[in-house]
Amino acid sequence: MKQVESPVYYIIGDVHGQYHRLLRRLKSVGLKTENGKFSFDTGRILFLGDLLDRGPDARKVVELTKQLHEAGIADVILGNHEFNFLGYLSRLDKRSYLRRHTLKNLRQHRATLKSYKGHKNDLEAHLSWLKSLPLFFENDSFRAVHACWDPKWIKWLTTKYPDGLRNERFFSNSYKAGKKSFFCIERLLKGPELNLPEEYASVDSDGNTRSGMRYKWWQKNKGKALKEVTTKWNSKWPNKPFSTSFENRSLSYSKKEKPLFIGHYNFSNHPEFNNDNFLCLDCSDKEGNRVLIYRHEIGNPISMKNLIF
Ligand SMILES: [Mn+2]
Repeated sequence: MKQVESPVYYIIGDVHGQYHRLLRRLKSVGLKTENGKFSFDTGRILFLGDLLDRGPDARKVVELTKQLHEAGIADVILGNHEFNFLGYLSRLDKRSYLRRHTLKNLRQHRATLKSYKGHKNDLEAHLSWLKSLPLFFENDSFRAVHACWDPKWIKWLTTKYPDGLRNERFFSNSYKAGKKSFFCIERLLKGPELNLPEEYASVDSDGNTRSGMRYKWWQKNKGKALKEVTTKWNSKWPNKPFSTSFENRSLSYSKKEKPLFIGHYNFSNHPEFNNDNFLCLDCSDKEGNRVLIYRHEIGNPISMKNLIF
């Protein structure tokens, strides 16, 4: 069934378990509840993924989002945290899961698992709903993906696995390093990384040394210093043009393309704009993700003044 296109979309970045912030913002843009039923008549809502982990109320966030989706009010695309969570709870065989139960992985999902304690039925219903969600969004006038719009992988996915994770082969292969499905998910939901030499490596919040760094793949990076290119930076890096050999393939997002909305990059306090056709909505303050909403009118360029705080 072809969906009726709305002239206005309310676009929401990473929520990460911040139920109260989410509900407050949705009410501020006109979401109404009556006898347990939702209504929203000022446009459509689009979630960019990463509903769960970190914050305290993952189960409630997923339940609310699922209800809005099922009521035909919201579109939802998958983030890397949903993908990881699905793998963490899907069996590979009798003894193991698609995503390994290491301490690092347990830590990532601890808050979410806690929010589902005593809610086994919700957990089952939510997992099968999450698995049914698309990996990107595109209509005649704009695009959205959780981390990176890479035309090569979007095309591969559309041609080969239009059903996304609902295809069992694609689903199980996407947790196996080396498979095409794995690379596709890595690119779209986690984004490309710069491969830094050892002396530039940083220690991340889990205490792991990382030589792969997330970077601003959407902009032209040639000639820039490393700290202008990565999304988190390290003060010991030299202030000179970085070596383009760190990038395995240059991507960038041309000014001529349709507006693109992404989440994932967890900027501090403010969203990130580029030209007038790119917006990364994911940003957080001391309390966690800010859950900002962008009001997008079809056909218009992206502008700061349409952000709803
Ligand atoms: Mn993410």
